[in-house]
Amino acid sequence: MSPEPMWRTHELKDSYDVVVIGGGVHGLATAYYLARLGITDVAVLEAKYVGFGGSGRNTAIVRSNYRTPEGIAFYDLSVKLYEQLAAELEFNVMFSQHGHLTLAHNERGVSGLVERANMNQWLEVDSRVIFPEEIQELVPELNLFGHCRFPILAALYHPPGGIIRHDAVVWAYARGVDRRGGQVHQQTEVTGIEVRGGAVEAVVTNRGRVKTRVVVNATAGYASTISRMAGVPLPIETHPLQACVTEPLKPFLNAVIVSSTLHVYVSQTDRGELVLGAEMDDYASYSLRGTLGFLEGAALHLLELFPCLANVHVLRQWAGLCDMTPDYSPIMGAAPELRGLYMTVGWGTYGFKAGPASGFLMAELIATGKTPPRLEPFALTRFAADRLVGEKAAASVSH
Ligand code: PYC
Repeated sequence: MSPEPMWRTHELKDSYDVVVIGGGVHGLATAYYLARLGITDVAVLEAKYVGFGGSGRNTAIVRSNYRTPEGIAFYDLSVKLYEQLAAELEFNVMFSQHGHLTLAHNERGVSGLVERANMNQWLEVDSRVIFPEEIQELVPELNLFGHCRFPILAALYHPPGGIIRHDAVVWAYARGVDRRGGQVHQQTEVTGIEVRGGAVEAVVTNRGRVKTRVVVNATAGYASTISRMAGVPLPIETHPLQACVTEPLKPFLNAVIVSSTLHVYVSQTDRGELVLGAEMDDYASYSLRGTLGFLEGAALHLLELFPCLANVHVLRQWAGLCDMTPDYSPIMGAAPELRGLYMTVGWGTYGFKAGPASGFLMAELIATGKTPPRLEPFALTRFAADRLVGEKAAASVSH
């Protein structure tokens, strides 16, 4: 007997109240929370398969230890929604909140962590600066006191941070959309957006034309391409971000470790594999190929932190696409001067951890027509108004 499908397949109708472009965590969460608010005539259109893009290619880190008040408040909501997600969607999303450590190796780095800790604490996010003795208690395998080129001076310790099973999150949201009456359409590529009289009228797909008054651009990698179809240019440059995974090891690493100087981060999954990544590729590209240069750099930097891992084998590597905005913060909200176009884009290297909060708030915006206060700072108009939300310092991996 074949198992029940997680979500059903449907003929594409010729009209929907809302069309969401992008079947990753942002698009699916938006459709799910719309349905929870009673808006169920919604189609999520995914060019490939659910989770093909950034949602299936990230390193599954969840945290809210950002730098700006706007960023901290927003990602804090996402952590809280992630904490309830397994119960909400009746699906084990394997959220391990085992803590997140950002290491500093020089005095400038330490003062950056102090600034973040102060802002986090002011907004009641659990994070504080700790020093080598305490770091060693948390992660005994870290090279804290032996010979190293970049000694570890301090860390920003963020206990609620951790990792989650990213596939489970998108599957659970897709099933949630289906159960509440929305439709998930895979292999459905948007090739055009029709606009008339200053409003969205329809989307054109490889499966036909779909009339709608509301389009949500929830894509990554192709956000600016989709937005240009509606005549709305975005200040985004797309860069690949690579990652790799090792063979499984006995559990030893009970925290996410990030080094902003070495540009490397690592966590251990429930299966024992180490997942690691480095900084973004420094040229703009849509390439999804892994490179030897990335592997060499990531391994070198990982061994600075954990010399004990010298003989561990890498099993596979991959790349995802990051849509970088000028201030490293996303663009969320309604498009200015075009009725019916909404966007949750420009997520850079922060997208996966933000999915529940962006979906929740975007759904509220679409359902009520009012921008929730937590979304306001992320409007597209902030660039022209010079009200940037500078989150580069919280990136650690994307300089
Ligand atoms: O923001 O935690 C993060 C992150 C890790 C890798 C990419 N982004």
